[in-house]
Amino acid sequence: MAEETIFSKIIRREIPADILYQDDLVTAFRDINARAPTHILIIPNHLIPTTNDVKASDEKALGRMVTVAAKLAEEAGIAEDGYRIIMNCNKHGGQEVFHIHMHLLGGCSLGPMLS
Ligand code: DGP
Repeated sequence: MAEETIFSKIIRREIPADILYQDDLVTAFRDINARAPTHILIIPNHLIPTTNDVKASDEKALGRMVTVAAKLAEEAGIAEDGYRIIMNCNKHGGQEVFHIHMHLLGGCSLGPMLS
């Protein structure tokens, strides 16, 4: 059984976070350590530690994460200029919180992906 992270507490609203969206499948909130003018995390409400652990039964939640990212990008006014979506996995991917999350970054030019 995977261990809960701080993100489960955010989902349950047990600790404060700037939650922008929540439904039965996903929650979206501002990253505490913003690395772009818009930096939002979109996460499934159920715990999946890494993208290695994603199952076919998770596809609905993962699809919802993308549609919510697009909706929040539109609301943030960054859809037309564009943005970046990132999911980090394990050590080499730089993952720090082991509850999968999509970073939605935008509001400035982010440059080439691996610069
Ligand atoms: P990653 O390196 O992909 O695991 O990114 C984890 C992100 O989670 C990192 O950008 C900072 C953010 N984060 C960690 N703890 C908290 C928290 O308690 N609240 C919020 N809003 N963001 C957090």
